[in-house]
Amino acid sequence: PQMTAQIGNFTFKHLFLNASGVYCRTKQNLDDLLDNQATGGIVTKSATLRSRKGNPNPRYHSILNGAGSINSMGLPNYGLQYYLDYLLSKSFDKPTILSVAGTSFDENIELLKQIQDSDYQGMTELNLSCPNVVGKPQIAYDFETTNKILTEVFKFFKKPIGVKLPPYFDLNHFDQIAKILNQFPLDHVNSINSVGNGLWIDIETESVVIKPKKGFGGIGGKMVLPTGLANVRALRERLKPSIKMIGTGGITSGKDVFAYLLCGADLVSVGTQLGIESPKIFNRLESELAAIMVEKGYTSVNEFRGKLKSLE
Ligand code: RRO
Repeated sequence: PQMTAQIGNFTFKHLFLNASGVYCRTKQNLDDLLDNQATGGIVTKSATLRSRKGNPNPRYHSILNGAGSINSMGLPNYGLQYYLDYLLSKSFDKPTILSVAGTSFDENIELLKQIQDSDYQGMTELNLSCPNVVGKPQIAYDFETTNKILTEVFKFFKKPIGVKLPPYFDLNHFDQIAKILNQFPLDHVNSINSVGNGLWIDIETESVVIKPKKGFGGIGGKMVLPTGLANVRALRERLKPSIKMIGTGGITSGKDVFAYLLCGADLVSVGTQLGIESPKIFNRLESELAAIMVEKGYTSVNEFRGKLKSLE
């Protein structure tokens, strides 16, 4: 069956991306993702202007035998130039998404100015939802600041760009963020980032499991699937059609991918489970999705994308 997607001028021959942060901090990671047949495209680790070591270890922990993860990485990355160098070093046969996450208003603007002034012609994603930089709130929970940043960005940024959002939990918040995003020529919205500031506890040691922020960190993995589905569904119902959606959060099977597509996702990205299985996971997810489609008699994802049914 046909399992492809289109975002602006970019054609994705496969539906699967890595979630930013997972398997994408080094050039070698990114090459390994690209070497895999069912990879639809690659997303780089969110970059800051300068390289960062991130938070102290331990800063990542698997929860309940892989059913979830908690992280407080703290934006470890090699700096914008490293990722730009990589993306400009060769030609890619799959679309690329350059993720950036400034730790201040001005840094976000400067990151995007440098991308605008570079020769990079791929997609960009502004991460408005990092939960783990000490003392910095998740920007997209502050609607006024989000509106201000995007207003400033689109004064000069003319390349394809989308945003990565945190999960929302109130229908009024979906209305508010969608109203803001719809004012701008964004090419995509990627939902969700990790569920911020969760806590996991080791009963034997009576202690938290990660060091930064007294153990508080972003939750990912299977346990956030319902939240991810809800965010994609709620935003798809509210965003203008020209804004495509990348569904992220809790995918471990072809069924989960099918569910995101029903909610209206154009593409999906995989974080926690990619960390567990390596890029080969995309081949498994693609064959599981294909089997579901064949079983149901679908020949293209376009036949059911966004067509989630309500009861009555
Ligand atoms: O690096 C991180 O701690 C991190 C980031 Br920037 C993010 O956007 N989401 C996340 O779960 N961790």
